[in-house]
Amino acid sequence: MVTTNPIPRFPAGFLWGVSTSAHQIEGAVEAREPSVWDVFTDGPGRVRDGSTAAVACDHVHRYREDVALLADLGVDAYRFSVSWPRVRAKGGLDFYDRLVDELCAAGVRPVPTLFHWDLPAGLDWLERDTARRFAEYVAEVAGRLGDRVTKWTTLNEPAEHTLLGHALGVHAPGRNLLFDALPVAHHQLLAHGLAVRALRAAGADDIGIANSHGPTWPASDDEADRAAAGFYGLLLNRLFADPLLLGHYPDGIGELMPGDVEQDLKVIAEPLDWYGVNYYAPTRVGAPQGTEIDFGGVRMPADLPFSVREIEGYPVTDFGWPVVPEALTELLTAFRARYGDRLPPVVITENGCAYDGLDDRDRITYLDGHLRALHRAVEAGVDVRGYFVWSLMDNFEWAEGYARRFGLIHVDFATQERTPKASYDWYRKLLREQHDR
Ligand code: GBH
Repeated sequence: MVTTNPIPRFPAGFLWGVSTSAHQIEGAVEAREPSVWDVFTDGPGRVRDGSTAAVACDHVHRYREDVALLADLGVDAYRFSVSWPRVRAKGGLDFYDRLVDELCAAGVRPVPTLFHWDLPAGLDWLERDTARRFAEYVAEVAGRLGDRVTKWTTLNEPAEHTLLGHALGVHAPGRNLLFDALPVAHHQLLAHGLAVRALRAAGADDIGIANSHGPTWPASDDEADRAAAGFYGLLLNRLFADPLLLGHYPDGIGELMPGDVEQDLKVIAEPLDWYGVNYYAPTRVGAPQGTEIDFGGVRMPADLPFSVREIEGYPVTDFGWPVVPEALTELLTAFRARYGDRLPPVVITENGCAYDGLDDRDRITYLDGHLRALHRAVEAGVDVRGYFVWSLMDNFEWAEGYARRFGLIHVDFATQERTPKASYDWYRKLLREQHDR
């Protein structure tokens, strides 16, 4: 239930925003080179409703209307992503130039993410050279937008891109490499480090990354379940965070990575100005069960050293993900305890839920609960500087197509009509209260 108590006030200067990503909203497929997602969705059976992101929210043609909605919402900042395949196409950077101008004119701070899963087709994260090429592209974008963009995000959720795209094959590029996907993690981390250097060289002093994290709860107190949950937690919460924040991989992992790992770790651990956390739900994990399981809509193979179980006793979203606000407090206080002063200020770069309908009270309940949980983490000493709702508007939800709606704004994909939902009005009012007091 949504209580009537106001959400406690967040610290002065707290950055309130919403997030989207290029492939999920932009459309205008003809004005970009193909990405691995364009190739992937052209294949049969990859997306639940058989859809593609060729048009999506047609944002490339409707960005003015979308920026007006952002301005009316009253956010301080807008987190979007820059599509590398679009930048490679003729005139591609011009679009981001116009978008950034429009945002600045509307008083909304642009916070671009430089990679949100839409790798140019033909490039491959199994190849080390992709990291170098990423840094070149980042330098080009920074050269063009750096006079107006000050806050940068390098990568979005390299963990999910590795796991879903390269280990399990349910996302592009659709590989089923299981643990042979580890070089994909290393090369993305290297790309991140090289991008940080390229951004610093261009004068940037406000750089972060957005990683997906969540508490991992053992299915029982049995040793086998606890070990499996610990291992899953290591993959989700440490495989990327340890090298970024501590400069080394968790024990035993560095040996599995390609190249001169010691040298690379110096690049990967370039200091960050803030650390982005995308949080949705905790995960219940037990020992392998020898069967396929359904993991939030994803079929997990049995030959993994863990199995993902259902979390009972909580409401679930349309995606089947449990709604557990207190797990956000748990996650952030555990992060602070683990990384101590090595953890830079935290920004929640994504948080949200899939629900249908314009009168989306369930989304309001979700967001309200998570903001209270976030505030408890602040009270417990975690330095949190911002919060971004996923997502501004309904969009192409990857392997789920258009069947899962995360937006504060409803999109009718037949007409492209945008309609603010009840949650939009609720967030708008919250932002006014937070800014006024
Ligand atoms: C993000 O990934 C992406 O950055 C964004 O593009 C996407 O649209 C958004 O989330 C919504 O999906 O089955 O209960 O254990 C989120 C990655 C992976 C987080 C699956 C939740 C399953 C939770 N998600 N995970 S559960």
